[in-house]
Amino acid sequence: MHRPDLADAVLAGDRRALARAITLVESGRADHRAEAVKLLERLAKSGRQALRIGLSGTPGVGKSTFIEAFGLMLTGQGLRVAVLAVDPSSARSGGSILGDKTRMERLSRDPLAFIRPSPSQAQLGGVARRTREAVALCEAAGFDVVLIETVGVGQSETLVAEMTDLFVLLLAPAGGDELQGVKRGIMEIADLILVNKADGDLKPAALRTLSDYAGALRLLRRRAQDPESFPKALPVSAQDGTGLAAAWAEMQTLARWRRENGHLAARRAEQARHWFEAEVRTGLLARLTTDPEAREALARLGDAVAEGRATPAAAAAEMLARLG
Ligand SMILES: Nc1nc2c(ncn2[C@@H]2O[C@H](COP(=O)(O)OP(=O)(O)OP(=O)(O)O)[C@@H](O)[C@H]2O)c(=O)[nH]1
Ligand SMILES: [Mg+2]
Repeated sequence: MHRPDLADAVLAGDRRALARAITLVESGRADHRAEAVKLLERLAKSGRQALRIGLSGTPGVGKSTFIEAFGLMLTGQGLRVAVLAVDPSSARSGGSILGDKTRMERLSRDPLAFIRPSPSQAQLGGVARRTREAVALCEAAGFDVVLIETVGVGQSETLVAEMTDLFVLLLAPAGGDELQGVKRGIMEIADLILVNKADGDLKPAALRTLSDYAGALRLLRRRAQDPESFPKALPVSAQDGTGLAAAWAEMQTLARWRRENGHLAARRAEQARHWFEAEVRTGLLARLTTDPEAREALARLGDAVAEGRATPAAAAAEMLARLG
């Protein structure tokens, strides 16, 4: 499909066109990148915005089950829901795509939903760019809610928090001191902690875990711009649907508050600046490794430094001037 037609099709909400557009932004080819940049620029004019929700949780807590149930609840209200994944590990296992197709079977067939699994790109930086741009594409396509799922691996939660309006941490019931298992940094970026599997035999353990985390959240310093009660912890069951409506109500309350007080726009502006700078850094680094002249200069100046003919400082200044 020719690019202007692709843009129109995305704007019309065509899911196949959206999938193709995401493939375009994922491409590593230089000519595709140029096209992707133009496409994103054109689509940005639509000014459409979705509520961007980050969702993190370790393997097995029930993310896929939650997204299926939560997503269906939202589409049941007539909302259009896109699901994207940031999962650097899927490049290795290749398994999560298959798992998600079965766990999110009904949602993936829902005409109001769009599900895009992780790209087969191991590098987190590449995954981040692709996801950020995919969010922009989903917004242009008229989605109301964009859910970005990540497994708690390394830096992926921070990446997702840096591209979303709200961050939700999903936990499973645990006996004893699982608190230590959740890194403090993740607790600090969470707006909402949902303790899943609060059903059947697991319910008492879920409620204990909930009160542990509610206590831990009270000890964290509240973000000055948020309402008194946030961040907060709630019990849910992705399996039987308990608490999902309450969780959505909390997300909407917080989003509304942040929107009305200008914090949402400020956060997005800050995120846009961050990603612009990240893109520049990535581009500069890429030139060091792909541009033959830059590589040659790097090797030559490196030799000069190694042989004592130039100081590291002077050689670096010369190298940077060449890149500038
Ligand atoms: N009892 C109970 N089990 C649940 C619930 N949600 C998920 N499960 C079960 O927990 C297991 C893992 O669920 P998934 O949804 O695949 O978890 P996930 O977080 O997506 O796992 P990964 O994709 O491997 O990271 C499955 O056996 C689910 O049936 C729940 O609310 N209650
Ligand atoms: Mg899953």
